[in-house]
Amino acid sequence: MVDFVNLCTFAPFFQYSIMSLNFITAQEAASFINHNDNIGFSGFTPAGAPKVIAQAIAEKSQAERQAGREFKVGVFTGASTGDSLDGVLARAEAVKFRTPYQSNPDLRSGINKGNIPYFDLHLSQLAQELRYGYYGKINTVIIEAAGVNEKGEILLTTGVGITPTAARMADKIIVELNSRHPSFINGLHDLYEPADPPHRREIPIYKPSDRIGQTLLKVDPSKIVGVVKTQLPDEVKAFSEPDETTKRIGDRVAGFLISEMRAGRIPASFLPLQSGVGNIANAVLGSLGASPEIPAFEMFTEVIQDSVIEMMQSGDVKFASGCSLTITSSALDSIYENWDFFKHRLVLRPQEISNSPELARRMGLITINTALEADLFGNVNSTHVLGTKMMNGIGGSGDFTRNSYLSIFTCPSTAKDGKISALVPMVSHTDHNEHSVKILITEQGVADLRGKSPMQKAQTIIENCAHPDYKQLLTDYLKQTNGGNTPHNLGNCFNMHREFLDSGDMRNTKW
Ligand code: 0RQ
Repeated sequence: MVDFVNLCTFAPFFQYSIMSLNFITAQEAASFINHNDNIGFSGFTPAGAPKVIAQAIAEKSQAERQAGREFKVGVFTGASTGDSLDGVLARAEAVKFRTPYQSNPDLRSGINKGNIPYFDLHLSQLAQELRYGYYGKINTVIIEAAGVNEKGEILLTTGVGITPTAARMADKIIVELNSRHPSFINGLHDLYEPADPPHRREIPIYKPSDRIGQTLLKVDPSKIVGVVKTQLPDEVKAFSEPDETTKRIGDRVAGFLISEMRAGRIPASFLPLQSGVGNIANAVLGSLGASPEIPAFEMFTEVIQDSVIEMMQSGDVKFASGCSLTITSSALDSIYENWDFFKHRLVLRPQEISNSPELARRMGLITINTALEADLFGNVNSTHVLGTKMMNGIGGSGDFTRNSYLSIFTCPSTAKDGKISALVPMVSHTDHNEHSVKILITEQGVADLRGKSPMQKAQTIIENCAHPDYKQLLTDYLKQTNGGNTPHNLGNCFNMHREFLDSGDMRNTKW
């Protein structure tokens, strides 16, 4: 075992060694960053994202601008990050471009004002597209670590994201060594990078708990220009407790999956589950856990959230493979305090593997993601409010939906106190199309779209999923369409959206 620099006091079995590592301040780290650089950041969601160097980069950007010089950087990372990364850089107007997913209000505002170029990408694709060279060079990668040694071995923390690829491609590496995380988590990660075509072979994972890669990230030690010490926790917020609507959605998902088991379409041993992130996803998992007919299952997902940890402790989840532990500090404490229990039940992988279309299809995932709106024919918009304003991004929802065994979308039937119907004649932006979306579930009910013609889908969606306030409106829309296999009236298919923009309430729509 090589010596590790690890600042955590409850990790006695690693020797404390400073050896040849260059400990620096965040400001010194920022001095390695130049205008126009592309930076790769570790992590996936706020989990495992660096927390102090971005602030110093933002300050440098502001100082440069005051001196009359431009200073912006391109930001690659796994998904969203914390405010200490996306928020500070966006507020400092220091972002040249951003990909592949975000959820920070200030970054979102900059994107929607047209000030920050953002490209929204299937998360499984970013690492390979970086390798293919679509986005140019990565100058520096900044990696949050639980440990690092002079041989260039790095123990990652709670999120993996694109770190293995970004670290290999970058000229320089800066480590944020975070004492929040103990070195005994060595073994949590399974780091594997597939070869690129024409040399790519199958990814040899056949069940969520299979391991195929390295537990430590190995980098060229000469590229590590400095190590900055931190002790900050991941900026993960707790979800709200399920309300009546989200609870009903969760219960309907559980009820639907039970009926699929009874019909023999889901085996009695169940299939691995992927679940999106957010309040609805949290409520859905809660309902699955509470349902005695659903057996303990495995997860092959991207974000492992608090509810999964609780369900492991209660025996409802047997194993979870993900890209991050996007969990509150108290849930993380519970994992670290009970490491002997959790170490056999968790693995974190790069997003190229956690979200791999090949693996989703092979393992037969049941995927559950959230829609902003869906149309009468099963097309789903997960990203753009009223077709124009970016919310977060497609994230992994496309990776999973298109390749699942059974793809489910959930959403409340209305938004904004009933003034917006989530079911509309035509989605104002398409992320997931009718060919990939199999099941739609709102608090009103379940629309099973399998084997139905477009008109049959529309009738099922209105009947089972639409809010009562909108059933007649949607039925009337169908009556004045111009026929065809997918009947539409192209002149007024966006009348509901236009009505909301005009009067603030879709219920006033006229056809
Ligand atoms: O607005 O925040 O102002 O109250 O949208 O909606 O119902 O709270 O749902 O938090 O689960 O987010 C699709 C954005 C849903 C998310 C989305 C308004 C609503 C509210 C949020 P407020 P809810 P959630 C794993 C998989 C794509 C990526 C993905 C998402 C706000 O789930 O980003 O699935 N998914 N990744 O009022 C206008 C509508 C609306 C609407 C809701 N039709 N029109 N506003 N809202 N419907 C994660 C990763 O990939 C990392």
